[in-house]
Amino acid sequence: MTGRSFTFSHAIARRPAATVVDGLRAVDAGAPDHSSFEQHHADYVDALRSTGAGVEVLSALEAFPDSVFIEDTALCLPEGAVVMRPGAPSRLGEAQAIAPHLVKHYGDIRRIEAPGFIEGGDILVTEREILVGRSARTDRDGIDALRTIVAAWGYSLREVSTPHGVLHFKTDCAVLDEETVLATPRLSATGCFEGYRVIHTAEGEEASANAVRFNDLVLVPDGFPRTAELLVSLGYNLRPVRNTQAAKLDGGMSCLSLRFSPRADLPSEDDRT
Ligand code: CIR
Repeated sequence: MTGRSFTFSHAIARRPAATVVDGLRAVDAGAPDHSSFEQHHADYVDALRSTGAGVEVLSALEAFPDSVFIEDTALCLPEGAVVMRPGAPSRLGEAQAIAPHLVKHYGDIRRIEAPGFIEGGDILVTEREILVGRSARTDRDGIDALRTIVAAWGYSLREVSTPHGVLHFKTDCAVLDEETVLATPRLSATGCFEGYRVIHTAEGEEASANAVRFNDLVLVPDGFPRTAELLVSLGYNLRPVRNTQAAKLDGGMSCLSLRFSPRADLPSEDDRT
């Protein structure tokens, strides 16, 4: 099927906890405002739902300030789901908390085991392969463990680098269609997108790279007009979403959801019981 890297029947999001004010951040630009974050999050969920997908919103997890960034906890492919092992110690428990929510969708749920670390934000699934950026959160053992799991489902995985000082690989890129990625110039300069059509973010608008193609929409963080104009001129159906609160914690569009289409011919764990 073409478009499988951006065609989704389901998504899972998690409401921001009140403790989100204590979330991890590379540079302290002040704590996010919880109530604004909740409004932005609701807009985000509405945008996903507007494409016809079923979107489940999980309750907030107060013990985990960064748990709204649910993408980092799992990789969901049509064949099965993989529970990650986050490299940030304060986020390790978030991975355990996602597993029970995957059983109604999947019969095959795997886990990244110690000693490897890997976070979903470092994983870009394109039409032809899975790219994983090594970063401060994702190491070689984690990548090798994921490679073994996804190889059994027929995917090839390529290890690439997340630029120094960039949180996750997808902080700086997103899939736009079967052959096109949106990327910052600093990431594409590493050569990781050879063979792809690359659209660059406008200068000074690097944070717009953390977009997400979800069915017919491209969700982009609001406030990056030149990149937005370029994408519209290329024919993409843009949906700007307010993101100022998540941005204080280095979060963008992709990190706020798990997006997936489980294969209808494979029974979920719930179907079996
Ligand atoms: C963190 O540092 O883990 C969070 N404050 C932000 C995580 C963003 N996740 C993502 O882009 N996938």
